[in-house]
Amino acid sequence: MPVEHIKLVLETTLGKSIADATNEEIYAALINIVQGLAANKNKIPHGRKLYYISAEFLIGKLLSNNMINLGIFDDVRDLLKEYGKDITDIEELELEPSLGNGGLGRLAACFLDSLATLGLSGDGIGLNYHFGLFKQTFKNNLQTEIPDHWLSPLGWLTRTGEGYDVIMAGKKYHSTMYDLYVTGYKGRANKLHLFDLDTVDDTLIADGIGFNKKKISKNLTLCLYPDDSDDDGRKLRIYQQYFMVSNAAHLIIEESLSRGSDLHDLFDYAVIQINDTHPTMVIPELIRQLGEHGINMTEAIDIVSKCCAYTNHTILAEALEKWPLSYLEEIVPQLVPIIEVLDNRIRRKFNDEKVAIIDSNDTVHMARLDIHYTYSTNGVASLHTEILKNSELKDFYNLYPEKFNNKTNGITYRRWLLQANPELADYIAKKIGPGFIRYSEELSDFEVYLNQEDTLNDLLTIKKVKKTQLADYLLKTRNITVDTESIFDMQTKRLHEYKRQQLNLLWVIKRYLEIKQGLIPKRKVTVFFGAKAAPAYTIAKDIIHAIIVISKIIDADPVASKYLQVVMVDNYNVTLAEKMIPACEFSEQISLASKEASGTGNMKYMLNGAVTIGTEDGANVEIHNFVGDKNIYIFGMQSDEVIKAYEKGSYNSKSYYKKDPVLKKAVDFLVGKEAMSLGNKENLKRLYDELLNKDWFMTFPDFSEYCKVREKAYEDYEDREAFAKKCGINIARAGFFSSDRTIKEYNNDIWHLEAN
Ligand code: 26Q
Repeated sequence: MPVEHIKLVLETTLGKSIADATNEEIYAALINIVQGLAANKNKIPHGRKLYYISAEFLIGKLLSNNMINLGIFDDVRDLLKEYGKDITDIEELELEPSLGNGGLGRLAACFLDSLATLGLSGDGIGLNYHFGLFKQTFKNNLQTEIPDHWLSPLGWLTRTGEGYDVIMAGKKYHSTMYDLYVTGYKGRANKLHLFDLDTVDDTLIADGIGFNKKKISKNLTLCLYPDDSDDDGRKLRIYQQYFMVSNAAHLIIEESLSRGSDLHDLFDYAVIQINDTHPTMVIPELIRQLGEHGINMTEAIDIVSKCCAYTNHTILAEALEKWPLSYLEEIVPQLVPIIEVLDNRIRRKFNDEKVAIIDSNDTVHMARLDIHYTYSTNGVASLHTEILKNSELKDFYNLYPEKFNNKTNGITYRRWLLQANPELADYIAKKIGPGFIRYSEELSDFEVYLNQEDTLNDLLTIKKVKKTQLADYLLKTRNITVDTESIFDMQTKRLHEYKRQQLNLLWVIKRYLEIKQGLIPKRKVTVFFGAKAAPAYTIAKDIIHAIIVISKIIDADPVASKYLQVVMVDNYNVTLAEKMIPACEFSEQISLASKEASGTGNMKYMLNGAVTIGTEDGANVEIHNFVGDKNIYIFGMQSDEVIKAYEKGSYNSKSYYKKDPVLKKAVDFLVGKEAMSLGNKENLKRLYDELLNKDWFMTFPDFSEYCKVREKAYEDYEDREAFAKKCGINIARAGFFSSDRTIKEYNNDIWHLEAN
């Protein structure tokens, strides 16, 4: 769209000149314009359409992203500037949608972007959480959760007239569907459908993030992953999941019928991707609804199994969902006879308790239901898929080797390079042209430029610009001062013991103690953490507490603070990630090998020229293969060793503690005088005990090698040109990790959609 036209449309929408409009008015007008442009690109699919059902869509702010994808961002920015308006001020008016919690939700968002970019017809289906995930603040050095009321009348969601009746526990609920457009880069537009109930009452959340869990008509879509430490919480999750998938099934059937399906051929019209086990009930529900359309059970099972595919995102046993049959009998009795039929067939066919859907305790195993009754089960990184096949889901792989496949995750370049790091994106485009934005494999053309000193200096300059921008932002929004001459080392991801933020912290303590002993490092390091802990995850919150306490101890020390700083940012989310990741120099990806299914933050950091310090876990393994030993810092146990150690049950953390005096000192510091006088005894002691007596995720065995490798990384950093080259190689070899590549693979192997 030519810029004069944008101006005309903007002023017509505003009803006044840009100069006279408030930022709010401009924001509203821009939403309007984007929606108009997107509507024109929302074409009826040719052939099959994908429905990506997910409990989370961590989409981030939409204004800039949509304008970039529609090709109007630069013009709008420049136009507004002419009238004294700053696009970043307008961006700040937008609240980040609180519809997700971590990797799985962000992956869903990247996938929607890539689908639309590739011209593939694929809509997302989820829930319209009013508060979504909590907002994190720190009080008394502890995480506190406050409600995140992100929904505002001025936003992207459109209330549609559509909705369906959903029966739960014998009661009829009528849903309302909200839609928003998903734009692709120079591509088509798809939709994200979010279901809600009109009766949901925001005032139920009054004090903190707790609420009455029994009043389903008032609380159904208040929160993402409501606290499940009691039965009511667990049941609420079943209500949410069923509500999501029942609406999905209605929508899929309705749309397919309207496009000419007679439902016997549903698989020619619809393919359903089940994002982890949360939407699993779509299988029996779709069977049930097909029954209502006159299709018999045997055929319905066959149709549904040909429509559905399942993605596994985790190998942690505790995250594999299991529901007591009695809960399902209470809430979704209409599904129980169907699930029993599904189970009986498996029992008859295989006569093996280990693969039964309903086990002998009357517990329903959702992942098993998925694997038996979908045509594809995929893992999200090569190592992850191998572990699924060879250990975690071995019994199932033996039954259905042909169903198992790998789809290594990816990230969208539009948000994680163009939007987050326009300086770097423009620079690359000047060298190799803009093709890489759409054809990520072209990024490799950048590598030849790394032999020129100028390029290396330019990369360092860009990094410094991004570090300075982050420093300014942290000062402005959080009153945190950081030194941009220091090394920026970051670990940002959900807080979980397996991700091992505690290992990073033990290194910090080690360095602090060294400085106190007079071992002065060459350069200051700023260690950034960004992480929310699940509200009921005690040890995770203890780790946050310890990080904050250590950070304050260092800040208060006049000598140590010259060489070391720990910044625990509050409320890490997509918006903050976009500001932090481009400023990072070392990316910490230090999960215990075998535990991180893939990781996607690792890819975002790589693409922005950070060098990884990591274990051979998840997609780190693939990153390592692409960049080679020289451009990554790898340490730690191998996944097969870890798996064996768990099998043997031989791991004993105390023996490492006793053997390694450096480790011992760092661990002891957690409960030493300094920490205890600033922090809470209870939290610190619990963390200390946990590490000493259990350390389930084996931080101790990896500690000394981790320290060695990390210190080597910092030493290598001092050769600035050599470091810049490592950054450049990471960028140039990130092409594989575009979600466009991932989506192409899903499409070729699983979905078979036709682009239009
Ligand atoms: C399960 C049972 C009960 C309550 C909650 C849950 C639950 C909730 C959220 C289980 C899993 C999740 C989220 C998982 C997740 O985000 N997994 C991440 O997915 C990414 C995308 O594939 C991977 O890159 C990460 O490695 C993986 O951790």
